[in-house]
Amino acid sequence: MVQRLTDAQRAELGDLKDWALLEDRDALYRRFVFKTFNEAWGFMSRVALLAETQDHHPEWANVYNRVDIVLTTHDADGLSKRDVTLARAINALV
Ligand code: H2B
Repeated sequence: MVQRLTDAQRAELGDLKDWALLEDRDALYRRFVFKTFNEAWGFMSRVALLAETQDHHPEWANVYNRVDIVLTTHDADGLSKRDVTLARAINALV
């Protein structure tokens, strides 16, 4: 079983200020806006490869140039280190 983040670990997420904590579930959320659908899809392709490498997958939606990503750990029923690792890796792409 994957462990949920402790309060101390949550206090160390200052570098993820571009991500919001959802109010209705234990999850991180960030919207990415690109110039075109092509750019958005290219970004999604890179995130998909990251997700496979990490065996950790986003919940996401794409509308034209916009990609909404929610990160949470289903195996933990909330946020875990895996979400933090993936969020940091996604940030490094943009
Ligand atoms: N992604 C996310 N977001 N949460 C999980 O709990 C999860 C996952 N579990 N990707 C992984 C796959 C698990 O199902 C496999 C078997 O490792």
